[in-house]
Amino acid sequence: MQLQTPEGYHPLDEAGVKAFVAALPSMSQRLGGEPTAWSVGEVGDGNLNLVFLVDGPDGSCCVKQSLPYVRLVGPDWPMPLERAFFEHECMVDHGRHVGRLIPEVYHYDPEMFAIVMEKLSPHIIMRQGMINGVVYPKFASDIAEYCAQTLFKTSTLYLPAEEVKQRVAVFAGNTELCRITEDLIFTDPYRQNERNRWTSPQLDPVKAAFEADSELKLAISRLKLKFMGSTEALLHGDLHTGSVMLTPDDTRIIDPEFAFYGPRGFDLGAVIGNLLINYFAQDGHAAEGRPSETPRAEYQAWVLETVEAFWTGFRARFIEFWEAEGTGDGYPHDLFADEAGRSALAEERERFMDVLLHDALGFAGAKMIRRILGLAHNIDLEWIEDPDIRAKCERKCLSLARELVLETGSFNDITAVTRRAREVAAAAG
Ligand code: SR1
Ligand code: MG
Repeated sequence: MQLQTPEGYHPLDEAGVKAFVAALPSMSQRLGGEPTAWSVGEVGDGNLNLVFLVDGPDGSCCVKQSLPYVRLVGPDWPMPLERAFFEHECMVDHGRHVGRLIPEVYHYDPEMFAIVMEKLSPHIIMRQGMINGVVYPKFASDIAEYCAQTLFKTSTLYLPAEEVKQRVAVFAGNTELCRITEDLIFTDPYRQNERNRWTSPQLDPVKAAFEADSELKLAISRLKLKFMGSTEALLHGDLHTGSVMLTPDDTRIIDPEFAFYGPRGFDLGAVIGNLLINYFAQDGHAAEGRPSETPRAEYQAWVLETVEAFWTGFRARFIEFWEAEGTGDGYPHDLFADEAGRSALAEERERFMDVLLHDALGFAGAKMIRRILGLAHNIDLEWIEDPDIRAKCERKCLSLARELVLETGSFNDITAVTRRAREVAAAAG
């Protein structure tokens, strides 16, 4: 299929990347030497874009460019190039608050729809590390900090309403990427669609049961409505463990091309859901004898501790920001200035966080289901080669996910979730 692209745009190849970077004086200087001495490799392993790493004698950079279609599927699924614009905008907005928790942005090219940014090294994609049983002691507090900063400081709890509305309007243009989420997470897994895939025939009965489950479809539709209708904060929009590059000492959040103003619980749920997917996948890796730095049971315990530490850390930090910097139009400061007001607001904050946890858990369940019954799967489960073993892990993951979506209100705190995860993992099946 021939796709129309704007004048000035062409997809880069390795030679093209050299010419593109060489034309940027600040980048040439950063890399050093002559372009002939630079090495370039395409390393994109995501579903959408081209990603090049460029190394010179003095330095390096990463070039991420939009393709006019979904890379995972090919030119039959066209996709606006503007996702690079939204990713760059989000990195700038979030970057004001999170500093080195994201890569440094060096340059944005609006004609080539390309972002030039810091090459992260020796960082790896978190999912790969987790499959190999690598512990990341800083991850929970870093991702809690990232979420608290971004989900508080882009919202009307911190900013004037006018400023937030102006940013909502900008990100409202990221419609096609939101459409991917609306279809792939909240709709397709619950109906027949040629894009879906699952471990078949092992999971055929589960897939059929999900399609027939009206209660579940109502619950997922409520979540979808929240996703489409809330403008609480500027979300990353795709905050899974493939959007984290890290070492045990340094965490970076990458790839916010799905950024939009939406419900905070969606980002929080992505973190929790993807950690839980890995938790259930560990039994499969152990069964296949994949080497691990720590025994798998110990690793699973760390994964669940991380779920708990993430939520607890996020909750504490978000409340801290709200108490110290609640300067926005939400809950106007002077309405609660006296003793009675302060104490009422303190109680309100606790209730607010309880509701947010429930939102996050619903979205976590939705994220877990889509990675097993929808189009785009996670290597956590996909790399379990034996389909019987994989299906066993997936069934357990789906079982908890369904509870999170359908019985969200029964999980009163994060330890109720991790306790239930342990029970589900220990059950026969
Ligand atoms: C067609 S894109 C499929 C998925 O990849 C991205 O990482 C998002 O999660 C999206 O839903
Ligand atoms: Mg991505």
